[in-house]
Amino acid sequence: MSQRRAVKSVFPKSFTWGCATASYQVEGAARTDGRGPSIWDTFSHRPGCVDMDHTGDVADDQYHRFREDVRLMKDLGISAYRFSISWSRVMPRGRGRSNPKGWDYYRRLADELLSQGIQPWATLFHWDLPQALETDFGGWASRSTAEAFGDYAAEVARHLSDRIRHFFTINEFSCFTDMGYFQGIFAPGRRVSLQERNQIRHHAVLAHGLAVQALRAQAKVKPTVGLAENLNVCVPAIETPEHIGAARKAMRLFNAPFLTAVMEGAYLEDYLKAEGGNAPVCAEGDLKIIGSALDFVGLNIYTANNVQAIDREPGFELIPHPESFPKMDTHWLFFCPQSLYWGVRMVSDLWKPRALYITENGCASKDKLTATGEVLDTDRVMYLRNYLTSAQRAVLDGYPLKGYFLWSLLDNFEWASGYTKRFGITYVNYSTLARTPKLSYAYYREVIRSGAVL
Ligand code: GBH
Repeated sequence: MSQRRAVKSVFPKSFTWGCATASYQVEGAARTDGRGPSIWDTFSHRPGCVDMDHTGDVADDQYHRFREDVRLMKDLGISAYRFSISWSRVMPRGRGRSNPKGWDYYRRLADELLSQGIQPWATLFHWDLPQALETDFGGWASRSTAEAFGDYAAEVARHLSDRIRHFFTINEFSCFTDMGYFQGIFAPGRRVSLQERNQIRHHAVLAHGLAVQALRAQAKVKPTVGLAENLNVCVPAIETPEHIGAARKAMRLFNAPFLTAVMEGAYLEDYLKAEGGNAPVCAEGDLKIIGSALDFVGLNIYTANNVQAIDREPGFELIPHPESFPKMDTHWLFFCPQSLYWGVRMVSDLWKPRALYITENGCASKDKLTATGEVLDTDRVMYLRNYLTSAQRAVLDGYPLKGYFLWSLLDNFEWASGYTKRFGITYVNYSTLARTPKLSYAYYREVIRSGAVL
């Protein structure tokens, strides 16, 4: 029987299917056309900070090959591309002088996307802070950096809002604050005190709020503004009302410094109490800015924690992953497909946002080219099939999940892991920069085409 059965679509026609990338991970052209250095240039060039001492100097060279990449997107059938703007490409020192050639690049990219019917969705900050702000102010340790970010957002609106309508302020608060300044495993590789860590977190959410306001104030056409946050997702160990309630309570608390503050315009008492004398110092009006209303909330979800109810305070308990818990090809990526459903459901139940998007989801696999030049990443297909089924469950339940962006369109510079971890649905040969769509690319194309998980 070779007859093809029509699959019933579940995702509505209006559902946004996309792919995501970030400037330092794909662009390359690190010293081209007046781009200034970012803290990731400095960090990756410091020996021992990145696996194999890889850097983003060339990366996927998307700066020069964006037309080829837009063609890949077109063939895939996506209707949106999430990329990030390199702050130091458009403002080489982070403030003051603008770089016309930098703005031109993002105009050309947006125009190419639009000409192929693909909407550009731009992230203003995906970790590549202009080095000058780190050198002059101590980066995110200073409130001046939050203010500079607000001014940069206004510039983005002035230069690009005629063609770009969808903006994310900031990508993943904890990665550039805690991991960059406290654990020191990401740029700028510092290890500050607890009080400074909390103040840095505060500057980050403040910067987000300032950017929301600046984008709205300066845009030529009313923009759609949100953020992309890798919230700590808690899933109930067993789906009963008591465990679900425990997971919801845990999620609100675990995200207190970031998403909870943004959605509630306040820091939870429990967070402030736990931090005691190290709690962040807020200026008057800060929390109102932090809580600026958003058009949508973007969730970057890869994995989750299991939580169970307990009958003593605080009423919930996080269950560590047993050693045998299945993982994809990187130490933190526990296979937890129900994270998409519970991430969407918990955020909806807690804060009732107008719209939700999965702004990143994907996995690393040990991809190899076969003798005939294919990449048959059946493990990634398995991962995507299960996670998309979970997203579909959220849609069927009526939660306002409006779109899904797969991380990533192509293999790229995976931060401290360099090029050793591959997250793409397109394989990149780093000697020739040739792109080869993987089996997972063909799989995602069929999902988009049919509007259902296959
Ligand atoms: C996203 O972060 C990023 O937005 C994207 O740039 C990145 O390429 C993609 O995921 C894949 O990693 O080393 O044990 O301290 C995902 C969230 C949070 C996952 C920090 C890795 C480090 C865990 N990341 N986490 S650990």
